[in-house]
Amino acid sequence: MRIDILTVQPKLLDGPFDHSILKRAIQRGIAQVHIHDLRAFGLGKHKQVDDYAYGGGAGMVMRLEPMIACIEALQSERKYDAIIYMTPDGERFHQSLANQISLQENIILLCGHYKGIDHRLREHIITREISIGDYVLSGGELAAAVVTDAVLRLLPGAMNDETSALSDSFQDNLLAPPVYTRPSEFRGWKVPEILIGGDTRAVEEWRHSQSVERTKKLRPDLLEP
Ligand code: 6GU
Repeated sequence: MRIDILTVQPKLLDGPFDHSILKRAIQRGIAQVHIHDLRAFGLGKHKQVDDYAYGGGAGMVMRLEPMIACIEALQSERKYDAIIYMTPDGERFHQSLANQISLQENIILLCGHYKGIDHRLREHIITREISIGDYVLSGGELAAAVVTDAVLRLLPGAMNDETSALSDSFQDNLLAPPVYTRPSEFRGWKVPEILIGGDTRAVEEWRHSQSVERTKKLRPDLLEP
């Protein structure tokens, strides 16, 4: 899978894909992440990417031409399954959307900045709009990093233990059970006995019941139909 991220703040995306699971997925050739600086497609000698809003009001609006030039340059190389605009008024991101996107081949994530992007891009070019939650970030970059991480870790081979994505919280609408490692006792705090006994079946049952209990207590909304 290939993800192209379009931004006016490419430095914000310097770190996130260089570590751990994502780094490995990229090294293994399972995933590609390409960051594009929209400024490179800016207008005039100042490489302008934004302008005043028609009708007035505070805040700049991202102009159509640089965004379209970048998108069309990419589309001339390959076909894209989705052109996604990262925006607080988009569809709320969740695990099932991550699963769905992880089945696609090539996607574009466009990061908004300033007061947003010229609405005509949303009407004519953007195919989907995603928000990562009900709060406002300074730009879509961190949200794009969140979506990229959630999607790429699901790709077959991204994780060492192929089954581990299936046991994540939310994959079955249940929170993950508690986990423990050595030592079995620390300051008198003991690891639950059942995890130490070696009865795999009993461990599975315990984990499932812990998942259900924790979900009832912490996120009862997940259990509603
Ligand atoms: Cl996708 N962008 C911005 N700027 N703020 C957000 C967001 C996206 N999702 C939640 N807040």
